[in-house]
Amino acid sequence: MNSRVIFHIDFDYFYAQCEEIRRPELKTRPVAVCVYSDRGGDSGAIATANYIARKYGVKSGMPIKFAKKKLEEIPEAVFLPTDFDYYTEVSDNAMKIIRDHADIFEYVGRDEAYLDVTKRTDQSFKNASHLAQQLKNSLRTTMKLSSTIGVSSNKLISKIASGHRKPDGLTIIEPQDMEAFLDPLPVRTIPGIGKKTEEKFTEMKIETIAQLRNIDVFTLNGLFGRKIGAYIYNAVRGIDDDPVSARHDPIQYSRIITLKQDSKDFQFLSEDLERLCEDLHHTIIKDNIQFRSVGIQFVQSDLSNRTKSRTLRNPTSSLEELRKTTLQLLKESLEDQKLPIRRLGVRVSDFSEMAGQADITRFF
Ligand code: DGT
Ligand code: CA
Ligand code: CA
Repeated sequence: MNSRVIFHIDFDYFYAQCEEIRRPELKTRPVAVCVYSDRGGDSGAIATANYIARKYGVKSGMPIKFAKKKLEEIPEAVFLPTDFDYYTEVSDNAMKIIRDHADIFEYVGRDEAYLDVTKRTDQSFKNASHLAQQLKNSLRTTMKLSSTIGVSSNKLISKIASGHRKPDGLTIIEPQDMEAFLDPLPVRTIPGIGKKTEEKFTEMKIETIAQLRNIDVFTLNGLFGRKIGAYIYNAVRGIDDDPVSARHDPIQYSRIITLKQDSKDFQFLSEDLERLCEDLHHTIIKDNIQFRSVGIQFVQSDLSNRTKSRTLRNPTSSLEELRKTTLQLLKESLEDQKLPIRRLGVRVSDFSEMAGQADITRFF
């Protein structure tokens, strides 16, 4: 049998959940994370909201003012500004755990990844179910992070499956059940079918995927062109050959932590810095990369950022070099550092010396 086993994992209400993780008392209240525009006041949009806020009709992309209206009678509702550095930190840590559960790991975005687990599950969906459960548990116990996983024999169906039941969901679609699973779903469930395409189908009295399957490939090609026509024709039959291709978050090559206390003391900071270096170096070795540029990053007590970096003479993967350079950068930065530091980060970049690697996000 030549069937694959693929996971799509997506973190639940991600930014809002991150806020709940650091302030558990928010868990029982509606929480909306807001991207404020620079016009001031309440202008801007909702990035995401927890499921309590969603019950009141708050949605991603909605103007903040609308969301406030929806929650105006709920005094305990919380509106928070985004904190991307922190969400990235949570994401980095979660992705590390996820990678350890995959044969091939493909990073999609801060809250989402594909895993090819064909080998380690021995192509068994029963083993896959255990593995998925294990991964969910591991994220929950080590990070208090809740996630949803879709499991099937390809990326397309796994992606649809992870969207099927959330939060904290696990939907497993075995190959023989694929068409029955797709049948009742609205056509826009297929990634790539947006509002416009959906309207076109509505005019043709096609609403479900089962109905769409009755349209022959020539008609689809005529409507959308050969490429999209073929994609839709295959998608409604649960066919997708796209491989999970090893891809890391470029940010995996940086580490940032929140310090136990704000500080600008070299001794105090250097201990954390050395640990960050060792942690980052671990990934550098595992992924077999070399770096040429080394940087440190401060998030200062007023939440503003400061960075300092240096280019090395030669590409290297040496921990000693990383440690020495970051400590030097720390020392130099502290000479004129006014505000205490709240978060400290390390990053390496410039992988240009790696043979034939044009795109730093594709390594293997
Ligand atoms: P869910 O449905 O439980 O997966 O909820 P989220 O919030 O994780 O939704 P998802 O996976 O579509 O998006 C991941 C993150 O991307 C989300 O936490 C915030 C951000 N995001 C999503 N939609 C929007 C949007 O319309 N505007 C902005 N600014 N950010 C968004
Ligand atoms: Ca999500
Ligand atoms: Ca997502």
